[in-house]
Amino acid sequence: MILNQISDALQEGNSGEVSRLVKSAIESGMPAKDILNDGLIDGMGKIGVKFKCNEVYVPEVLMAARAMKAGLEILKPHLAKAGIKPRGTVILGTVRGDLHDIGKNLVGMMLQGSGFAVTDLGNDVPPEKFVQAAKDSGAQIVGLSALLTTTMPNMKEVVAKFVESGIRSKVKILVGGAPLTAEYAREIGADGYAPDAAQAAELASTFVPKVA
Ligand code: B1M
Repeated sequence: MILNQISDALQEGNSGEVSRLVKSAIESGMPAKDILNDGLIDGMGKIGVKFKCNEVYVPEVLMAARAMKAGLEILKPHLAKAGIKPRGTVILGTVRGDLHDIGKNLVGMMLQGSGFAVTDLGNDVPPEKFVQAAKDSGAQIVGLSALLTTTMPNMKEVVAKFVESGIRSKVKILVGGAPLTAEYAREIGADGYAPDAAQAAELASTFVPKVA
């Protein structure tokens, strides 16, 4: 069936084939929501599981993400026409003082693959910028990345800024990065910790219900 073919082509990172199959599914009258959920998101979810089990590595995930993007480009106008909104919005960034962004970018791709709209603030992001972006967008989730033991404490500052601004209860704060632990996440008052990109997307999905 074409949705399985889309999922398989995405897992193979075959952007051309994903584009062709998505076009063909649309032409056959298949609902855009089904193509999104049971084709593209299904494929990205499966890549996430393989990544978690070390069956595939960063390059394969990047290729899959590129294929996802190619499929979404074609699907987007049809999703908009059908009134389908993203599952939720995530504000994502690497905290102040930290320039590492490869892992954070992967997290962003997996989140998009799970149906989230992602506003990526980049790296070296000051705490107030996270708060402002969350206020402006009404985001449900804020994702923080840190790769240095010296920048980990800056995550705590972000949490404090959200408390200070009065919107802490409106967002779930998700943290990750190689030196972090679940215990540290709890200590700084974050809502969740994920050790890798796939688990970040899984956790975010538990925070916000499925694509309507
Ligand atoms: Co830097 N660096 N680096 N570095 N660098 C590390 C992190 C380091 C471990 C290397 C080492 O010493 N062995 C070390 C940190 C030591 C420590 O504090 N524990 C280190 C250091 C010391 C430094 C500098 C201080 C070096 C110097 O200048 N003396 C300097 C700091 C600059 C700064 O940030 N202010 C520096 C600079 C750099 C480069 C700029 C050269 C470059 C970054 C380029 C870039 O990102 N655009 C770089 C790189 C590439 C690395 C290593 C080699 C690779 C990091 C990486 O991209 N991994 C790294 C050593 C290593 O990890 N082997 C190292 C691949 C990526 C897919 O994994 O980022 O862990 P990762 O992301 C994972 C998970 O952590 C998780 O999911 C991702 C995917 O599964 N995750 C999240 C990440 N964010 C998440 C957020 C979530 C959830 C999960 O929720 C929101």
